[in-house]
Amino acid sequence: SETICPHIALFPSAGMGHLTPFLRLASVLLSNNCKVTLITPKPSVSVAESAHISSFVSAHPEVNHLAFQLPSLQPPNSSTNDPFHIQFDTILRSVHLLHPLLYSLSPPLSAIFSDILVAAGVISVAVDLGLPHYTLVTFSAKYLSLTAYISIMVSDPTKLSCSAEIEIPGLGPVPVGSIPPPYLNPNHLFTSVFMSNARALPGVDGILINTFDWLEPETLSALNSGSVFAKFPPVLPIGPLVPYELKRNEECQYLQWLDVQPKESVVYVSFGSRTAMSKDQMKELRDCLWKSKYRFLWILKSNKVDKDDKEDLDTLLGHSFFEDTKNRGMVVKRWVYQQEILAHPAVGGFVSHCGWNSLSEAARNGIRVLAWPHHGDQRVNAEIVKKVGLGLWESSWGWGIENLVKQEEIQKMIGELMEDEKLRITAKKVGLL
Ligand code: BUP
Repeated sequence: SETICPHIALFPSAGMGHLTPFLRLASVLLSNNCKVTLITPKPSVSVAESAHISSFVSAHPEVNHLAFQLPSLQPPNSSTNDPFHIQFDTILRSVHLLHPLLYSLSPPLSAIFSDILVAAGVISVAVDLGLPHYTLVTFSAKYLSLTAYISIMVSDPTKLSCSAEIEIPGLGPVPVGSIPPPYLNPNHLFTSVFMSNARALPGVDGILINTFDWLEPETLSALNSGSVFAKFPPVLPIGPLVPYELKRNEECQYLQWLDVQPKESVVYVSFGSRTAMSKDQMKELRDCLWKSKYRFLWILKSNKVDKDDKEDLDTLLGHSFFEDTKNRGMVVKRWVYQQEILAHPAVGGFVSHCGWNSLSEAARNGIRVLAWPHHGDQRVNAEIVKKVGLGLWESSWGWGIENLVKQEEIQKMIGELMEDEKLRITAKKVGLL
């Protein structure tokens, strides 16, 4: 008998943190006999996004790739100049243009899997086409609950800052300090995108989320038992999404360097694709690594958008730092194969901004984390890391973009990260799940 291959359209929003889980999901669907149409907004904000889309499509020629040309829209207000926030909003406001692209597909679609940040717009497209619509949440279940709760239950978010905590039924309290500051301003573009999509969630058929039971057992069961919201679509944890194989057509010095380092001796430091540290903070971290005894691999960014990241390493950190640490450290200022780094036996600990993909990769590999959240969902994620024993978090550091953390404090926490045997064992166990 003839096998039926479902045809799924995947539609990510902006940024590597959104694209990566979609490409991983595409790879899972392809290896399970699905036909995949991948719709990617064009132009993308970062070079990393366009490069990953091209290499994925050329490694998987069976994928039907549609570039979704974005119209140039005026941002509705000037609450932010973050190019990723502006892109989230532009994509959401352009979704209605998808209709003709999807209507004409052959074979016809079986379902649409949209990014949570476009869900509100895709709902009516899916209804018009008579298609099931699942949304993929690229962040944690805890952050999903918090966002959905604020979007529905909090009439005046500006008043949130008057209390210390926000009590979410079924989930307990979330410190107000962990809520991203833009959420306290309903006119912020970041907030309007997240809130309008969260409010639309009852209109989707299901929520796929890149998390897993061990990491967020209470939150997942609270969401699915109706104790957070009486009417909420089923939440299906599909994480941690497995990285697909990336073709390396170049020598990577930092991987060769890792190959000759002792087991679990290296501290890996990265703040993800959208976080650039202040120059002062960079210097404190440099001095910490300089004085500490640990080996390190530091991925440095001095600009939020990769194509604008032009300053060279000597100018940023000074030549003598490199002279003094050349036998035990490496600093890289380019895109790296993080999935290979975190899977490398030489890596012991991860100093991370707590982007959800980075954390799910650390969890998969049983790598302990020193959480240093900078913005968005990252403080909520840091709480999860600490709670489940995957890592450490010093909450008094606040938001990394606002506070200067001194080298002595960083050094103390890195020492704990690398020496705490109990933490090492708990993190290892997660990797074996
Ligand atoms: Br930088 C960098 N190589 O050099 P997150 C990142 N990544 O493979 P986000 C690399 O990009 P925010 C690099 O492994 C992860 O899969 C990394 O996603 C990969 O953070 C992804 O961790 C980054 O969710 O920042 O999106 O960069 O939390 O601000 O959205």
